Amino acid sequence: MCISCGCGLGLDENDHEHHHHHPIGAVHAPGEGHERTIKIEEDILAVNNRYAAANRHVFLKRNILALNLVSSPGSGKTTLLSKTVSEIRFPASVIEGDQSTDIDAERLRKAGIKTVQINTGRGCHLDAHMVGHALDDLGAPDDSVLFIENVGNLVCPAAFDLGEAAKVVLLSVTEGDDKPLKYPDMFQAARLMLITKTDLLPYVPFDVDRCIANARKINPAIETISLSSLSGKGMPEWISWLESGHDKNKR
Ligand SMILES: Nc1nc2c(ncn2[C@@H]2O[C@H](COP(=O)(O)OP(=O)(O)O)[C@@H](O)[C@H]2O)c(=O)[nH]1
Ligand SMILES: [Mg+2]
Repeated sequence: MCISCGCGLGLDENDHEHHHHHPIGAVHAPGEGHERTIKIEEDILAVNNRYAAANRHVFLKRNILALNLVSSPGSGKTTLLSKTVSEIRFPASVIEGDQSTDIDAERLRKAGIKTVQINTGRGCHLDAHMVGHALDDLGAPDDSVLFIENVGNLVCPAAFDLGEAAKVVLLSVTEGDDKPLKYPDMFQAARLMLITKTDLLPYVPFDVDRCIANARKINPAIETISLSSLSGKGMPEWISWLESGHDKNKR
């Protein structure tokens, strides 16, 4: 069950009545059912947090900087990773989360990047248990960076700690500069916002300064970098953010 949307996805694979997403509270009237929903949500999060703590312990012990990349589908996560990994001075590997297929993992493997794919099926986010298993398969080296590309979804992944050092939210310029206000949980949870596809700025009515101001209304401490994987503009800033993050991550 997804605790963020409360839709029951992942809890009962045969339940076809809950394909739509509702915010909690919008569909559950107060009363016993509502309290039970909250209790299940708390239990799911408590279990997730135990797995997340175990992942975090591994990351710290092995000096792996783990970053949880979150965004809506198509904002440019996989493209960015394929350009990033060859530029940083640490070895890097990727856990890829998608609802279906290993298209993205194959894209990254072709670029020579060690990648494990997770398919979530009807689930709308990665959880810490899945990531723990993927870690076992991945064989990420010590002293490295691990990118966890979450399922494209600006809502549910915000609630699930995977044991990462930080969430990085991508927002492409075609999505609109109002998205931080409309999806506040994700921008609240993220340490860094990457405004992506800036090569398209001449063609879309997107105001970078307004986008940053909107994100800071939600999360005054959020850091921001604007970049384009296509033109390479802004990439050096992103690479140095990663490298200094890796240095700081050391105990
Ligand atoms: N113009 C432009 N397109 C991009 C850029 N980065 C990615 N794309 C395109 O956006 C689409 C989605 O990218 P992808 O990396 O698969 O996004 P993901 O779903 O977040 O992993 C693809 O068609 C990419 O070629 C960019 O910097 N500029
Ligand atoms: Mg992708």
